[in-house]
Amino acid sequence: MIPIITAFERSPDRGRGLARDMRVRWALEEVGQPYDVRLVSFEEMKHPAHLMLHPFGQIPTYQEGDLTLFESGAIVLHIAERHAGLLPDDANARARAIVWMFAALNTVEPPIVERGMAMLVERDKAWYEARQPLLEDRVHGRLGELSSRLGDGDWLDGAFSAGDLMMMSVLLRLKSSGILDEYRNLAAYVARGEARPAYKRAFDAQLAVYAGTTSTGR
Ligand code: GTB
Repeated sequence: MIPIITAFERSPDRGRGLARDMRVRWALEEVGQPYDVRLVSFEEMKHPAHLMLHPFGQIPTYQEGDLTLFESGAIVLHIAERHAGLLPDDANARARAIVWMFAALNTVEPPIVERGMAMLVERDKAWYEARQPLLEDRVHGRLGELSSRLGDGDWLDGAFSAGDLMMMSVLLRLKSSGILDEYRNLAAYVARGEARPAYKRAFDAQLAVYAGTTSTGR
C-alpha cells in the first residue's frame, strides 16, 4: 500500500524545505518507502474534506489504506515503527530515540517557531523591538544546551535515528538566520543530515513541487 501525504500546493517557503511535510518525506526516503503526494491549497486545507483528515486544517497528513494520521511527529514515529532504519532494535535505545523526537518537537521547536512567527507577524507592533531579544535568548538557551549534549558526537544517541531526523528538521528552520553557525557542532550536525541521500531525495521532491516540475514523491 503506497501511503499518500499532503503538502502545500505552493509552499510559502518557496521550496526551502521548511514546511512539515519535509520531515515526513525524509523519513519515508530513509526507510525506502515510496509515497504519493496530494497537494492542497490554503483554501482546500479548510474544506470539510481535508478537515476530516486533519482537524486543524493543516499539512502534513498521512493516509495508508484505512489509516489516517496527522501531526508530523506521530507520522514519523509511525513510519519509524513499521520500517527498519529509523529506530534501534534495543528497547532502551529505541525509547531514548523517541525521547529525542519529543525533545525536538516539544522543547527545541517551540522557541524557534515563536521567534520566527514574531519576525513574520509582529514586526509592526510596538513591543517587537523589546520582545525580540527575549525570543533570541530562548533560542540560544536551547541551542546551548543541545550543543553541550551533542558534544563531538555525530548523532544524539548512538546511531542516526528518527530522533536525529526530527531534531535536524527543527534546527534547519534556523539555517538562514546564521544562529546555527554560532554552534560549530550543531552546524556540522545539520550538515550531516543534509548530506544524507534520503534527505537530498526528499528535498529535491519538495523543491520540484515548488518549481512546478512534479507533484508526486515517486
Ligand atoms: N504540529 C503540526 C505538525 O507537526 O504536523 C503542525 C502542522 C503545521 O504547522 N502545518 C503548517 C500548515 O499547514 C505547515 S508547516 N499551515 C497552514 C495553516 O495552519 O493554515 C509550518 C510552516 C509553514 C511555512 C513555513 N515557511 O514558509 O517557511 C515553515 C513551516
